[in-house]
Amino acid sequence: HFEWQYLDLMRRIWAEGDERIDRTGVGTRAIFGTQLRFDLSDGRIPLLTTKRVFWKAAAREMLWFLTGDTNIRPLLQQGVTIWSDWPLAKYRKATGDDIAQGDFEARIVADEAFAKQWGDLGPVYGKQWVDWPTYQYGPDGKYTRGPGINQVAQVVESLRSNPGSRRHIIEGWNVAELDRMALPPCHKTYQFHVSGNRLSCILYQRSCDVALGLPFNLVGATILTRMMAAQTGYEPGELVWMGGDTHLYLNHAHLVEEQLSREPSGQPTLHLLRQPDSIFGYRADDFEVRDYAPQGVIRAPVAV
Ligand code: DHF
Ligand code: TMP
Repeated sequence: HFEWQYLDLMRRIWAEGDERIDRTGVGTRAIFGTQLRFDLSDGRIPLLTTKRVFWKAAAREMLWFLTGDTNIRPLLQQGVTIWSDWPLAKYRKATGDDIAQGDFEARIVADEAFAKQWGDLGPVYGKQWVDWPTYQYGPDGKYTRGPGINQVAQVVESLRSNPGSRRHIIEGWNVAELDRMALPPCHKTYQFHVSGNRLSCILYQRSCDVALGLPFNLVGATILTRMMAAQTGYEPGELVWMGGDTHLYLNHAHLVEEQLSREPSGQPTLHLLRQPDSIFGYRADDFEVRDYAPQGVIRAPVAV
């Protein structure tokens, strides 16, 4: 079963990981340099069955990246709260107002000006993916802003016109803008590869919260690969996931213990119900997961 890879990784980190203090102060056990591989053929999706994963939220997050938006408002309008903690922490710190998360989220949805001021994450994934800033140099060496680069559109184009290229890359790590991002990109590099009629993807993730982030990131990468394949005429190949600092937070012990006591079952499949004209034309209800009968949710706090 595809999921043993994930469970083995979790077991190995918990048993052998290097215990260290991390940025959040929670503490982690970590292994540096890890890999998982998943077959995406025939609709297969590495959607965990040993706990319920809200795959639709991961789909909405991926579609939100493709819009280029970096404000959490459109996510909250769809009930996706996975990005709320970071703007909330910033708001509380700046104002001293100890507002409840739900009230903060409701205000972002109700109040556009408030959302504009407090809901933006800075130039994170969406901005870099579809509007990477450029500079135009004049003869005097001075520069002005050039037109932004849409990396996603460029990769669609290069997959169509030059499938053998080794440069099908979408990069989130814009060094010059990291300090303006609420969180520098974790899933920072996607590379695509065509072999025969199959499209494969490598996701390189510099930092990975194996319990909370990774299950979402695997769904997101699968959905991106499926949209790419559908738009360029290939069949889905393999998803290769590569992790840098691959960790478990010390306050996730109950989750690790519970999840490692469970056994995977079944093979969920992902279906694209509609073929839009462009990779930017997908909606959340274009995606359907079948044969997903997971075990129960396991709640755990996210480290901010
Ligand atoms: N920080 C940390 N420490 N870990 C992360 O995974 C993480 N992920 C981010 C931003 N910063 C992060 C963006 N993605 C959840 C899942 C993904 C995600 C952020 C949060 C999360 O809390 N998942 C819970 C609840 C899901 C829900 O209710 O929708 C889970 O049980 O999967
Ligand atoms: P860091 O910036 O100090 O590495 O912290 C980011 C944390 O968020 C780290 O635990 C990894 C986790 N993370 C994921 O695992 N997946 C994601 O998609 C995001 C945004 C974050």
